[in-house]
Amino acid sequence: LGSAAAPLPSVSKSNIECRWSDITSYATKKKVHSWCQLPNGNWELGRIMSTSGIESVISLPDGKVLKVNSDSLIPANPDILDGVDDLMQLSYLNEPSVIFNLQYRYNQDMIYTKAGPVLVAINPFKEVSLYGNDCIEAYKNKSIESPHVYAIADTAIREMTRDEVNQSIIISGESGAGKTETAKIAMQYLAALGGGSGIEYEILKTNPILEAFGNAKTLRNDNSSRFGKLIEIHFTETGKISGAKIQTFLLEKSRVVQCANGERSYHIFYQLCAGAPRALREKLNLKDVDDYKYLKQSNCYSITGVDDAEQFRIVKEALDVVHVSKEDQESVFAMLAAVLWLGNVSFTMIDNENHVEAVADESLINVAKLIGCDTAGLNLALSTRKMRVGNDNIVQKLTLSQAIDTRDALAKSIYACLFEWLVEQINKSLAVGKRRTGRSISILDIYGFESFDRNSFEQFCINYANERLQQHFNRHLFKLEQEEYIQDGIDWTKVDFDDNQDCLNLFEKKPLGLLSLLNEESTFPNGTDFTFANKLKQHLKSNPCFRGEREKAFTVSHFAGEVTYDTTGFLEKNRDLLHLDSIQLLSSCSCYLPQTFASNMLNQSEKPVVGPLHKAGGAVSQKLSVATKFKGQLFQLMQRLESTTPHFIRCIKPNNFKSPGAYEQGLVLQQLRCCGVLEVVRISRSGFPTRMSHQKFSRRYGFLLPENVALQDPLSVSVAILHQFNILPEMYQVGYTKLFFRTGQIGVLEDTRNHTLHGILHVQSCFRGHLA
Ligand code: AOV
Ligand code: MG
Repeated sequence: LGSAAAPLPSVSKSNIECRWSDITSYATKKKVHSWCQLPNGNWELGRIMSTSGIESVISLPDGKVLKVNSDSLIPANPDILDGVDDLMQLSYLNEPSVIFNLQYRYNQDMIYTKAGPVLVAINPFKEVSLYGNDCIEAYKNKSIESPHVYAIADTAIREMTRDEVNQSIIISGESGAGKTETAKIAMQYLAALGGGSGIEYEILKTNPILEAFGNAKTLRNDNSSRFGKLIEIHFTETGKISGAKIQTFLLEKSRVVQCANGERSYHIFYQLCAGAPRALREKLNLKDVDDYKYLKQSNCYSITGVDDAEQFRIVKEALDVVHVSKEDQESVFAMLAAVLWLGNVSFTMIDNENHVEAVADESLINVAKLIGCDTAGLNLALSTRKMRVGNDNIVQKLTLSQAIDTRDALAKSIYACLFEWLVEQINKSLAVGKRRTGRSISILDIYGFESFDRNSFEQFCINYANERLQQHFNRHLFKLEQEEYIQDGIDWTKVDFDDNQDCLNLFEKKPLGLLSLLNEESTFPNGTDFTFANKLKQHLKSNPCFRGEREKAFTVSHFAGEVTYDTTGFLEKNRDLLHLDSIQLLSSCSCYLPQTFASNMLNQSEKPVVGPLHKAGGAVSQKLSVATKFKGQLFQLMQRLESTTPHFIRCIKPNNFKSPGAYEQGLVLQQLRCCGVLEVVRISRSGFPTRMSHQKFSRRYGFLLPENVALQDPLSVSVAILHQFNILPEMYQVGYTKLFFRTGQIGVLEDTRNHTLHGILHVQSCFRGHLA
């Protein structure tokens, strides 16, 4: 179908640009296709047989004939446009046409489609033969042009070199839509093109490590990322990879001690239990997965099609590649085993005031051995709390629930510290050397939007992050785009889009936003999830994005749908306290990792505060609340992304069963709608997506003109070029500082330029050949 320019539609605010009634008479004459919606909500392509008044008779492919309201019919595109690789080429840009175009391609394993500047990727849930060296080579040589992650990565490399601007590839989509896989595919391409020094191999090997430690099976995705990740890959001036840096965001650490039925904790626990060689098993006193309470609680130990033991081997090999020494690896595994054994530590009542101490069984002994402390010290740290009352130091005994919380907090901290430590080791190994040039391509892969039956603090943070990311997307593809037209003084009719600023305000507004209220309640000694929920209802009830629910719940209208959050555990997770007793225990350990963790924790927190700070009492390490820290990280991230040229990839989940082939129209449509893909296409199509300053344009193409013309001012030269090459007036606009082009126009000029340059080179080489 080539790149034939589609007829230009009028800019319209509705999803449907042209109702059937506008063209009914034409339609009946030609018996053209039309979309009609079946009672089940699906769209079906029918042929209009006759129209009388407001009713039309439609024949469906299965032979059925339907009488419908003419106004409900939506025009379909001519067959010749079936499966176009850019939605911009559709003559009728309505929802059924878009869903069908994507489905048409999906059925043929063409999972990638352009939506103007955005790449849409539909999860195939099976292996498709679109990857590997031959494919990479084809995109590198430009012998394939169909949409692909490789093509996006290629553009990023080219624009980085050409414009000397850092680039970013921003991948979004719901949980399980394919973001992490897509990120890996992009990395593959960058590694192949920028490889040579060997560092690219290390970069690729960070994936199995981070997935083992930071991904887990959830109800939505067997390999769900439970952390956000930005990897910044640096290039030398000659386009070779010189190093990389990984930044991670808020790991879901509650999963270590608590996880829902049918889900799993982090992969690495199962991998270790399944794959540790005998010597390691004995050294760590490892048991089977179902011997550990932390792993047992969710009733799910394996993932279909995944061999945990084999994965363990892959992870170890990857750790070798990123230069984590065998000794350190063993320490890492010891920490994992310690976490597992911690979960088995139980408590026994020692008086009739509910006070407890830990049972001195194999679990307690193993934990002590693995982290390098004595069992008595460990027992004290888990069952008592040192406090200062006035001038006296007293030791308070803990109740059962306090002791369990203390134990779980310790397990979570050890795991989170381990994760951070690993990322640090990886970064040391990938460190950008002295050859640093400052040009980079960043790939962003965060956890996708989540909505479960029960949503907690983790979903609250994850969905907030997605809300921020959506705004970045909107800003670039809608706001900035249109502002640029207006600033440069070209004719433009504004296109509306769903702005999510209201929802972001609901989160971020001070002092009456979700985050502020959460933080405030978290600092009150008597604050509970219940008082928190009530405050939200009291202060936010008039906010259109907010709705109070029964008991302790509330609902937020996110860009991707409504989510009801249960506030149980919000305050505690936001405070994320680790008592000083636990930190002191870790720093007293003889093993190197616990010591490192303790000193990192003390460095991160402000001065430890002593005293009955919150209900549980005792000395705690005071630090920023989780929500505050996360918000800060997200702001920083957005700032960093703002200084790059973004390339957007939208992953779409075609069904909720992880099943290949199944394409649910409604589900796809909902995802396309909420992220504004259709509007993006509409803007791009009616807009002028390619732009170049007068200077740059005249420099790049001026040599194609006769010499006397090429010497004039940039604007005149630019206009002369446009005339010389017969670029039609409706295909461009001349702004105050830039030229704006419709899609495909610059391609024509580039071809001419390349041919001319090639011709010159060819002549030169012939000439040389002739001389020789
Ligand atoms: P996510 O990153 O978007 O979810 P993943 O990238 O983990 O989703 O994809 C989920 C699963 O879909 C993978 O484990 C694969 O089985 C399959 N899949 C995705 N993309 C492809 C592809 N291109 N080819 C083959 N299979 C694919 V989350 O991390 O949950 O938001 O937090
Ligand atoms: Mg992921």
